[in-house]
Parts: sequence; structure tokens; C-alpha cells
Amino acid sequence: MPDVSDVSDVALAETEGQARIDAADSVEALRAVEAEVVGRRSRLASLQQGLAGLPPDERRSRGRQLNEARARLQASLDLRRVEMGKSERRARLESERLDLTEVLPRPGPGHLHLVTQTQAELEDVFVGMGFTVAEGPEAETDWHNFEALNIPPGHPARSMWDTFYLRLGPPGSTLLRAHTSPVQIRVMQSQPPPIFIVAPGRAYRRDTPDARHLPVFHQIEGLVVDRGVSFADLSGTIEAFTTAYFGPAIHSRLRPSYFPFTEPSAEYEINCTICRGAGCRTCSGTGWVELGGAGMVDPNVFAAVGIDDEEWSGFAFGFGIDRCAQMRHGIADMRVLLDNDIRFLSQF
Ligand code: 2U9
Repeated sequence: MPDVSDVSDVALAETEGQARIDAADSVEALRAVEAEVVGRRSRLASLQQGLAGLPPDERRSRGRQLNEARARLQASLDLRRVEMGKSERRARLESERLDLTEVLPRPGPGHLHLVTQTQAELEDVFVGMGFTVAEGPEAETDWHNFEALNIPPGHPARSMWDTFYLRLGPPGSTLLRAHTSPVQIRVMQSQPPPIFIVAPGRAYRRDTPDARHLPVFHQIEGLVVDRGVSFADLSGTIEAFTTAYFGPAIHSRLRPSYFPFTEPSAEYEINCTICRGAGCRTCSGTGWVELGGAGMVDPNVFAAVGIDDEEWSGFAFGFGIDRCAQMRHGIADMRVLLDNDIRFLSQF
């Protein structure tokens, strides 16, 4: 039985206890130290038991010393537990940290999508030729998308545009525009000639995506309405655009075709940019690829928007922006334009 009357026993027990607390290197180890230092089998507990044999005065003062020593050790244990808990938690979080940063082949700021870049370049070429850029809604009325363009309901030419209809208003009255032509209708309704505009933007058709078709694609259409406008102006404009955008080695040609909104109508072809006219798989060996269509504005279209076709004449053309990007960059399959694969997009 230790001699409680010897105050150095209490001090020694406290010093030793404090040293063990300081030496504990984990919350787990601290729990064992706590039992040894202030628990029922601790040195302090046995000193406590020894108080019983002391005279009352001495018992009181030694008892106080023991209690104070135990309280200091307990406070020290509590503080250490909190500190160690914090640092153990920090270490665990650090070891469990997941780096979710995507490792990009070419880190750095992003850039505009190839189609957006192509649209901006095409707009630049036409603005340089004196056109202004016009825009309109993508959800359109059947009238602006078809009827005003000389395609009445039931007209067989409607099958040229497999259309997405919207559940809005009477059935068949609203749709996702199948081309950007309704923009030109709206412009002609809102301003008198002369008109020199291009209408770039999205168009929608119920096509299954393949190497050359996308259900959501991008078009740029042009419209010129002025006095004395001829097919020669159309042909010259198309050729000037072709060399400005594709370079002086690539030329255009027009071949007879049919569109309800133009008469006469033509298909617009350019030298194949892949083989430069020699003949390859992309151009099926012909040396030419179709980019779009063109023609003189049909009198019925002028009638629909109230323009006098005795005084004014006009030409229009339209082609795919995605097709332009495909031809200029030799993209075999257009579906990559919708995939959002950074390995493809970062090349442009
Ligand atoms: C108005 C009058 C006439 C625009 C034209 C085409 C011919 C044409 C498309 C074919 C496939 C573009 O690449 S494509 O999606 N377009 O062939 N577009 S004439 O004629 C108009 C437009 C508006 C008021």
C-alpha cells in the first residue's frame, strides 16, 4: 500500500500519468492509457484507497490533492483525445481523397464547337459580300415552314422534309423548322426589298443519323431580292462564296433540279475537296460533291408575302454548315459532330 502521506507519491503518479498521455500515439492507445492513469486500477485509485487510514484533517487535504491531480490528468486526456481525433480524421480524409479531375489530352481553356466556328466563318464570308445575318424561331408555324414556300398541305413535295410536329395548337400547325427558309419569309414580311440576307441556324428532320445525315443539322440559306436580279447573279454569288471559303482550287457548278420555292432550281455542287476532282470514294468517283441547292424565287412565294414579282426578282440558295465542315476538314462520318468527344473536338 503506497504511503499517501507522502505528497511526492501523488506528484509522481501525476507526472508519470502525464508522460504516458503525451506518449500515446493514437485514439486507441489513449483509451488504454486512460484506464491506466485515472481508471479503477490506476496508481491514483490505489492512493485513494490508502486515504482511509489517515486522520480526518490529513485525509481531507490529501484527498483534495488527489482529486486535483486526477482532474488535471482527465482534462489533459480529453484535450489530447480531441486533438488526436482531429488529426486522425484529417489523415483518413487525405488517404481516401479521390481525384475526380478529368485528365484532358490538352488541358487549358475550351473553345467553340467546330460547327459554331464554321457557322461564324460562313457568316463572315457573306457579310464580306454585303449580306446581313437574319435569325428566326426554331419552333415554327406550318405556314412559314411550308405554305408560304409554295408547299401547301398534301403537296407531294412535303415528303422531301420528314418533319417533327409539335403538340401545340391544332394538330399539324406547329413544328420544328425543317429548314431555315421560314426566316426569309419573316424578313420579307417585315421589310421591303432590296433584301440581301443569310439565315444560318439549326434545322430538324426525322432522319436516322448516318455518315452524311443528322436529325439536327445546321443550314445557311441566302436570299437576294432586288430589281433585275438574274440567274447569272446567283451563279456568280455561289462561285464567289465557294472560292472565298474553300480556296481558289475549288469551284462550283449548278445542275438542274426541283424545289417548290424556286423556279428554275438547281443543285449546287463543288469540286470534291478530298481528291480535288480526281475521283474518290467520298464523291463516288465523279470529282463533284453536292453541298446544297439554289434557284430563282418562285412567284408564288413572292405572292404569299405580298411582294410584286413584276417589279422585283430574287434568288435563294441553301446548304449545310455541317457538310461544309465535313468537306473542308475531311470528316468521314458526321455523327462525330454530335458525340462531344473531346479527342475529336480539340483538333479544331
Ligand atoms: C425563300 C425562297 C427560297 C432556299 C433554297 C435550297 C434550294 C436547298 C437545302 C438542301 C439540302 C440545304 O443542305 S440542305 O439542307 N436547300 O437546296 N434552299 S433553294 O430557297 C428559298 C428560301 C427561302 C423565301
